[in-house]
Amino acid sequence: EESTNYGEELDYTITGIEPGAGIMSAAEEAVEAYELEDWDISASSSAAMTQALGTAYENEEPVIVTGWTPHWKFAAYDLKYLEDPEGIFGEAEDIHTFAREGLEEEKPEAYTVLENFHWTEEDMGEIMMAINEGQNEAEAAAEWVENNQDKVSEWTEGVSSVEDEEIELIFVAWDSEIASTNMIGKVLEDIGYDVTMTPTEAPYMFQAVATGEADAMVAAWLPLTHAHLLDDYEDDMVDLGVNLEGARTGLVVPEYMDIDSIEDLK
Ligand code: PBE
Repeated sequence: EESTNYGEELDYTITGIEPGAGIMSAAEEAVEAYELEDWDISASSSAAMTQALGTAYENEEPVIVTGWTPHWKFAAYDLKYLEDPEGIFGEAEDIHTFAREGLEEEKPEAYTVLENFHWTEEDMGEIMMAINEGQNEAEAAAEWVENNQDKVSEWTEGVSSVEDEEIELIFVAWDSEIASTNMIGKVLEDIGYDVTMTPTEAPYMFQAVATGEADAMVAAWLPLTHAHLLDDYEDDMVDLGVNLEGARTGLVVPEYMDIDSIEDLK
């Protein structure tokens, strides 16, 4: 079965996100592995990527983006992952929480909450959708916390409130991590912390936790997406385990495109 190649129509460009993202390295690897020498991955930002996707979708034009799940774009549009027979983008990923060395001793309440934190793609999706529909990030997170006290209370069970304590969470402004960081930030605020949430790029997020500049992050995609960063920093930080299972990355296109596999781009 023949499929359309789309190269000329797309000017041989795959719409990427921030240069430091793991999915950008994976996309570069895919270009090599599938011998797509004509193709380039354009670096931009997650916001620019979703903008380009939305505009193309409204006009029913072709577009190829570096995409991931959980993400609101799959609820907003009919999309599909291109098959990846070489497995360059890996299988299912888990999102892990990491803390700096010493956090357990110095801020045991926060450490316990972060260690207990575990939710689902559907949970995260509720906050992402609300933000995509225009709600302020902090408000969307606060509303989810308010409506999901059963889950939140499992993370905070037995944890006492604190006073005059600060905590700094570091993250990257990917839609998924905007949702998770704001949500857990609100939970920590509710037990008394003065919470700072600092956006940065992926390599600095790992570095900040490893050097102790930041206290924690809930945004490490493993085993594949952030493997290179884990290699550099894992000896200097504490893995608090998985906070979300079944994440995924790949090349994503609208359903209406006549293409099914990355191989078809050759
Ligand atoms: N992402 C979202 C990140 C991890 C979370 C897939 C854009 C990345 O590629 O590094």
